[in-house]
Amino acid sequence: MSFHSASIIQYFAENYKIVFSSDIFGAISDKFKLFYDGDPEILRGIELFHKHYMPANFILNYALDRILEKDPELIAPQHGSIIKKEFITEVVKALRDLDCGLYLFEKRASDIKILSKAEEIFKVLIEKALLEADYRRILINLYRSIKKEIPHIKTLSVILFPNLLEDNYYVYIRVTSKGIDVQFLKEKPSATGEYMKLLTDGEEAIGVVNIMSSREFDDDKWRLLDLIINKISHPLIVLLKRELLLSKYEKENKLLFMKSITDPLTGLLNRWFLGEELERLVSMAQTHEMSLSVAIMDLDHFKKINDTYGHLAGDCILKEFSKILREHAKETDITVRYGGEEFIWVMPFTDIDEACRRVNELREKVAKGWYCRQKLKFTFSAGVVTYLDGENIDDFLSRADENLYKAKNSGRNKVVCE
Ligand code: GH3
Ligand code: MG
Ligand code: MG
Repeated sequence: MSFHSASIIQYFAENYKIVFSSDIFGAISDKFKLFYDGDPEILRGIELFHKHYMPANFILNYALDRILEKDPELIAPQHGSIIKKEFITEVVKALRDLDCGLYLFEKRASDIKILSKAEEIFKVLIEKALLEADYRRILINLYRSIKKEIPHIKTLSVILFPNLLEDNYYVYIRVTSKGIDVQFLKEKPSATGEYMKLLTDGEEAIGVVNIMSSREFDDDKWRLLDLIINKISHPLIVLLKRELLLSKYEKENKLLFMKSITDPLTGLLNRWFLGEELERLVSMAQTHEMSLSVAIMDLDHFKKINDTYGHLAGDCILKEFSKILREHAKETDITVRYGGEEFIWVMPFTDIDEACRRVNELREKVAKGWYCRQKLKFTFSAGVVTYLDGENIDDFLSRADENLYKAKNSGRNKVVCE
């Protein structure tokens, strides 16, 4: 009887239920056993072999399915232990979800153990990156994974060039066993270390990865490092760019928001902000029986200051008044430039007597001083009220305005309270 190799396999599969599986089910291992007996070291060897030589997981699964269709009693690979029926399920299970094709991605490093280690570190990093929003923690994890393999590394640093974030600073991230430090620098930080790798996007250099160690790396360690850094640099850059841009936009948004609620001349809050805040405070006053007072203050004869000393002197007085007002206000108070030379001072947790006392203190302080290069004097008048239960905001402020009107009519430099 003569057979082609394909029909030999067919013959044994049909008559003895033995599958000669060639490379599939092979192993890379220092140990050898003719029959697989569940030894974890051999199983790791089988996994390693397939990670290395199978180009893709779906191809491996296709081959496994074809073999299992034969319902074999024995699987006899060309480069590994023979697998009896009772162990087949266990080995197939280990192979089903394997990351294959390592050899394809890295043509330069052919040491399968190093490749596999790099793959492991990469996998952990990517899993962490999906779970963690904070790039700092991701880099700390990377540092720890590398340090586990190469204990004598000291510092992992990443420098990102200005072109990556389309900005004018360098981002300098340094990870050590003590933690992580991120700096934004105008000048390029100097990068030295036992391992250095330029990060590129196409032709463009966008950063440097730099690893400092207490001693030189041997060849294997250097290759492992290089593999890890090559593998992670692209996802790392995407991640860092995303995170850094996000925090930049958050900062810009905050700045824009602050701008939108601040009066540019005096730095006090503006009328728009007052509207939003008063609603919140009034509802707090209603539900928690918190006393809430306001003072409306208007500078006296301000037109005359402008007419006599000029508009710039007027502006200067407005700024000086705002500064003193801010100094008198508590942290929980809100100080607002309401319009031209009119201001509102909101005092939560403050009853009418306390509010009246505080505004009078401010009035006396202002009246005593000399302002704007010690040449000028000015005063203000104020109306003070405390919120009455059930009152709407317009009525609340109108009462303060009426008191201000009374203060003006009774000779100015006065505070009228309820
Ligand atoms: P009263 O004591 O009755 O309040 O008199 P007054 O002169 O302060 O009041 P009036 O409303 O007649 O004048 C307010 C002036 O404030 C007129 C306006 O030109 C000036 N003013 C408003 N905003 C600014 C500003 O931003 N800078 C300067 N320099 N002047 C301003
Ligand atoms: Mg005025
Ligand atoms: Mg006025």
